[in-house]
Amino acid sequence: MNIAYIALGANIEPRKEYMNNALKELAARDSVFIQKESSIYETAPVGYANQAYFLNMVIEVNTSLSPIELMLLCQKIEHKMGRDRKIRNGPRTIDLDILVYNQENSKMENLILPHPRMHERAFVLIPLNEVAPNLILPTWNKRVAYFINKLPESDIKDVTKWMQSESVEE
Ligand code: PH2
Ligand code: MG
Ligand code: MG
Repeated sequence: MNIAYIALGANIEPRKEYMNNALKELAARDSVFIQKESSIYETAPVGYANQAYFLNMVIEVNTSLSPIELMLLCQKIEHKMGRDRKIRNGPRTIDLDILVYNQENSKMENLILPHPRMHERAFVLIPLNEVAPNLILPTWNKRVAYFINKLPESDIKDVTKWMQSESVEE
């Protein structure tokens, strides 16, 4: 079995429902077993600022799928959930990104592993550290905490645990 880490992100309502549905879609496959789920975090948008706050989380899965097969499955789920790619880094119902797959380093045309921007994103590193504090990130050969410690304080403040009871979800 292979171990992969997948980041989930959603910033179009109902955000929580899109996250839940994506988890259900993954869990429904015989080829994917969700082993761990981080808390859900609410995070300020990074990159393209003029959009709603995201919900983000990270899961650990065991999978018999190859990296490309896992990516195609993620894309299929995104598509099923109405993902629209008009604006790069823009609003999305669900985004499923493979962060790490075993200790693979690969630079295929449409899949780079580990995810090339994961080490500078608080909305990825903080939930990842919750499920895999001892994971050594391939390519950089450093633990997740090493990158968290390098983040500016303002990035860390933009990632807060999401309390469902405080939010009104449609
Ligand atoms: N995803 C992006 C770009 N910016 N910002 C936050 N807070 N969360 C995301 O998941 C996110 C983002 C591109 O995929
Ligand atoms: Mg993404
Ligand atoms: Mg993506």
